[in-house]
Amino acid sequence: MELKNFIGGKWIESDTLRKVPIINPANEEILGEVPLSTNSEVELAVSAAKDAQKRWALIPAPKRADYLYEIGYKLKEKKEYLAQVLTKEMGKVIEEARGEVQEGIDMAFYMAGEGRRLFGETTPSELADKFAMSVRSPIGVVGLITPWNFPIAIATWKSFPALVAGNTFVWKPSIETPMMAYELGKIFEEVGLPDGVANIVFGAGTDVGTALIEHPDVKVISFTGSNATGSKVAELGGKHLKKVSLEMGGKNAVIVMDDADLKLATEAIIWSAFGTAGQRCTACSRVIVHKDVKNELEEQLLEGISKLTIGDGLDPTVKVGPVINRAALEKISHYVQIGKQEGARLLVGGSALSNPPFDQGYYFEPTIFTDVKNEMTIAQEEIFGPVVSVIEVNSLEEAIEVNNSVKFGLSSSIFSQDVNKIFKAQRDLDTGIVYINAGTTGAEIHLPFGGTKGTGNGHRDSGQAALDVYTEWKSIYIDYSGKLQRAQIDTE
Ligand code: UN1
Repeated sequence: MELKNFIGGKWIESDTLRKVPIINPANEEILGEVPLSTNSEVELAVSAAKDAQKRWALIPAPKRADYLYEIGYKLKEKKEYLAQVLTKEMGKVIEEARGEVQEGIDMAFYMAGEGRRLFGETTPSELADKFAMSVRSPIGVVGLITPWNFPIAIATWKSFPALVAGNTFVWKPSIETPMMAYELGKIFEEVGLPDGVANIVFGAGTDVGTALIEHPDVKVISFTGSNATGSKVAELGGKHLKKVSLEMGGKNAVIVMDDADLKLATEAIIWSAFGTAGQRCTACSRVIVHKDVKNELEEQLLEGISKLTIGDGLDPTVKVGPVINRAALEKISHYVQIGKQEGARLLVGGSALSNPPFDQGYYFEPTIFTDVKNEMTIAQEEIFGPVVSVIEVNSLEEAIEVNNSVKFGLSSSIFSQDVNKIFKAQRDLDTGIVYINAGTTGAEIHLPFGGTKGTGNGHRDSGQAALDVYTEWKSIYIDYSGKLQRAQIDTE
């Protein structure tokens, strides 16, 4: 399978000579090839999007939303097929792949409903016989840059609110998961989305991404990815005065207090830390545990981890699939080495798997470090793999302080039965998402998704909040007095 760009409603072969293989991380099978497109292809896509946007914005929002309903039905119809492709291309286990497609379906129907809301505001004017209101206006062409770990869900979090609000887009999906973008593109085509409304250009960040950010006709950039790339996107976007929405990493913690339901906490930690092989922005990579229950929690975690089957995610009994590529495997191994060198104690795991049946594919054992000190590298940096650090604390206050001491602020969680502790924690945990008696993953699409500090720049994906990224407020004053009235000037 050789992928083509989707520009102006047509699949167009890239002119580039540079192509990269698409590799199944479970067995290193080559699934196809993806082009690293050229700047002129970005130019073509932006111009198609710009041209289409004028007409798209004039279609009433409830009618634009009808396309999203159709997309939702198609996603539903193809759910199993898409989940299979997703598992093959990205590696997450099939159950989670189905869950991710479901996120896309939910987002389609949720944002389609927005077509009949898109609420504005009416506000009393300070002058007599004058009416004031504010409406959400589309911004124009938006550029979407999405990651490989949720290739369908995150694309829908960004593209659906953009569309319903009257924008068109050029999307650069991750080079690791282009087949999911192709599948979504096919659905756009099948539902008859007008030409140029949705455009896909395959490529790597440094060429296609830069061209997109620098293009004067791209007014908004919405990016999800690493902190390092995000800050480059922000810098370049800032230089060109773009509205930039960033959603970057996490160093999410589960706090386990001395009165916690340890069985439940254990299940939640295992799911949040090792689901998707730890490759979620929301993954749990720290356990902050009260000293009185540390030993017992660790015993239960060890027991839980022993039940996890590792392997190809297409096998329904497998709970932990491969990581995305060899570079990820090396990065995770590197962090484990640093953890050991800095004096953390390896409780379980710690190695990449290379003996048959794992000699093909990129597998890393679920790993837990204990006796981790907060200042250690593994307690501070995002590893993006199945590695968790257990940090001991003496009180709720200390737990919150440790939680908040990292540069990220996406998700956090606390296990306690004490309502006072819970209410204090939800107020003081400095993250965009807080879970009570649940793990750090599993955000629902109708709530704002994003985080504080190094996780983002104040914007949110999902929920109503996403509309703020893709609309501009327009304030409209209607003076029906028939005479010149001057605001702020005393005419008495
Ligand atoms: C991500 O990892 O970037 O909350 C997205 C969750 C999922 C989405 C994660 N619904 O874990």
